[in-house]
Amino acid sequence: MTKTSILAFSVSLIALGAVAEEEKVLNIYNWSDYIAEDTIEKFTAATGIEVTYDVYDSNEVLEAKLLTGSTGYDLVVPTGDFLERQIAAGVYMPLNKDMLPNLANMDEKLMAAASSHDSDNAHSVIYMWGTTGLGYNVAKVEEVLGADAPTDSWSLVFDPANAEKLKDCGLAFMDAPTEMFHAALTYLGFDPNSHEPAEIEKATALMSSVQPYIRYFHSSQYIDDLAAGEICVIAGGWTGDVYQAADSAADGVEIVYSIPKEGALQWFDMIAIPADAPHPENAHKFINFVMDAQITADITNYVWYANANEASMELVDEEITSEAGIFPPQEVKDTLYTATVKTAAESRMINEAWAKVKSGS
Ligand code: SPD
Repeated sequence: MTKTSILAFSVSLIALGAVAEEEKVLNIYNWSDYIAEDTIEKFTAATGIEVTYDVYDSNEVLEAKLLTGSTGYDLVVPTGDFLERQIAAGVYMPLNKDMLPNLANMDEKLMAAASSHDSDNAHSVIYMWGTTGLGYNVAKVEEVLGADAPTDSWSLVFDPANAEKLKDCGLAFMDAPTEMFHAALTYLGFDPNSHEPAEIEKATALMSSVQPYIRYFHSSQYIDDLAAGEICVIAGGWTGDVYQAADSAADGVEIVYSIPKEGALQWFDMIAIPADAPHPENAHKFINFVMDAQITADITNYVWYANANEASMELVDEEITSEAGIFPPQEVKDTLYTATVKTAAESRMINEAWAKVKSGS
């Protein structure tokens, strides 16, 4: 069967409620550090479904697997702009909303915003959302750059004079090409979603100019390293991951998340079911389960990411709801941008430029 006919077949069976009971198994592929300690255990206790849970830390890695197909995964969590082009490639099955009564808990405005990636939210539900900014160790950055270090600006990491000084305490960059280009383009005053070759070239040159001062490129190792004082700055850090580092840092070590004043990316991570998922019914059960107000609040309280579940908000700890880095005030929201979908050729150009930045060539 082709991918499209498998999709049509599974969807019509689910819609008719005609699926013979699935084996009690569910295969989830989610971002690392993105679920509460007891979410899976509670789901299994409630449903009898055993879960295999794998993790990744890159949209690019997830996409490569999805486009190859037959991943065996029942649920994945791509970010909105990646989801959008994966939908166009036929990667996901439409959701059967009759199986998702907890959709009523979701924040209508946020779901409407996410529908720019997935019309009518037909294939996906917001899992968590956040921004891409800077994470830093307050004392160490002050030690090398002084009390007026530009911690509210991308110049902290893109101005070579600053990057050079941060080299010894440890400057790390995310290994997330699309987002790092958004940040560099923003710093240069270009449209963050530009794919003009001349502008991409300038952003490449900018990041290459600080490459000698970067300790590593990695998108999840920084949580432990910031907490342990092994690095002092992460460029392109994700909201909750920096807060997790702050939460687990030793006494007296202050880690702060900052949304640069020039602007930063706001993103939605979307939970969706691959068209060839072996257990689509169980996948629907899990999506409905995580949309329970208490379950979603437990996840936010553990991972420090904002969710889009309105009913859960009264159950989210005040130390989280009161954090401007997680729930930015309107004047900061006004500086955020979202990612537009890239064509395959545009992505290739960015990935090639990123390879140059990383290799220092
Ligand atoms: N540790 C969880 C990280 C989730 C990050 N989502 C990616 C957003 C990309 N824009």
